[in-house]
Amino acid sequence: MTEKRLKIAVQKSGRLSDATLDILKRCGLRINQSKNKLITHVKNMPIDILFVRDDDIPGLVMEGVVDLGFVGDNIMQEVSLQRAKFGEQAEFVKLIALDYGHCRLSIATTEEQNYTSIQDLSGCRIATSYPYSLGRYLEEQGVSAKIVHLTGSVEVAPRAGLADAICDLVSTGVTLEANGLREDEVILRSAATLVRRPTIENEALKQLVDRLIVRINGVMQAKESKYIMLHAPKNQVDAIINLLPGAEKPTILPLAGSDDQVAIHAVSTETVFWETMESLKQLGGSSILVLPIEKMME
Ligand code: PRT
Ligand code: ZN
Repeated sequence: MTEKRLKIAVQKSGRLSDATLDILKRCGLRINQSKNKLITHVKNMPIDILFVRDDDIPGLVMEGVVDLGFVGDNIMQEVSLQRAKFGEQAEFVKLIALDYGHCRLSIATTEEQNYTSIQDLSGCRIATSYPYSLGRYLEEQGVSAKIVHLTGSVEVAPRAGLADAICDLVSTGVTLEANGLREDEVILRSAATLVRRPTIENEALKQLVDRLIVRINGVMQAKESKYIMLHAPKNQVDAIINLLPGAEKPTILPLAGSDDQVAIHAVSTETVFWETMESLKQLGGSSILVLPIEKMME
């Protein structure tokens, strides 16, 4: 019997593609990416990567066509609501909240409008690519408005006279500003997420998913963490350790040829700022090194 392979759906080309492939590669998957191929077989693990449009990922996961998917919470929510409305299977398991793809789904009106609350939008037309998420929000707020479904260029709808307001993704806010719009309500905060089909029966695939989860968490933790090394006077060790952000159980080593100095090695789980390094120096620290960490496993 041929070995079962884990199928992972990844956005083919878009805002999540590079970061997703980067994480997978850091997890040790050898991926030979060929842009035009729908599917790539990972060389060193029983994994196949499917490159698809992000909008297709929730359905593929919910139907069990793929085992895992990397996709934005925004798309998961929208497709879930849509499928639930049509009585289709909308189950999935969120495994990891990832550290990229951050954005918010927001309602915006033109700068000329005098917006005070969502109730102001009663009877208005709101253009969006997220009709189900917006529809649910309006319903929760008891607002009856007309939803104009557009699949692109939502931000120009008010100027084009197609709508009074929009509901779209925002990250920096530059697009809204460039179109004379003001962000009034955030209806969803979103980031990229790793999702799994409702059930995986195959024991080997289940274990592979567990291993991947440990590795992905390790990659994310490593990105935030730093390895700090410095020389310090013995009598300042406690004060110095107190200064190291998020450092647990540092290693203290004797320094060759020195009775009053030691070397301190520690993993810091937070950013190490220049200010921290300056304070370390003031306490007598020297030869201070802050190094990136490639991988971590607890
Ligand atoms: O082709 P495919 O369907 O796969 O891609 P797509 O064009 O539908 O999606 P893509 O690649 O644009 O976005 C993929 C995912 O990235 C989204 O589903 C979100 O989860 C996430 N993401 C994060 C964003 C943004 N930030 C974002 N700013 N997706 C879109 N935008 C757009 C937004 O729609 C608006 O047009 O960027 C503009 C606003 O950006 P700012 O920085 O000007 O506020
Ligand atoms: Zn899309």
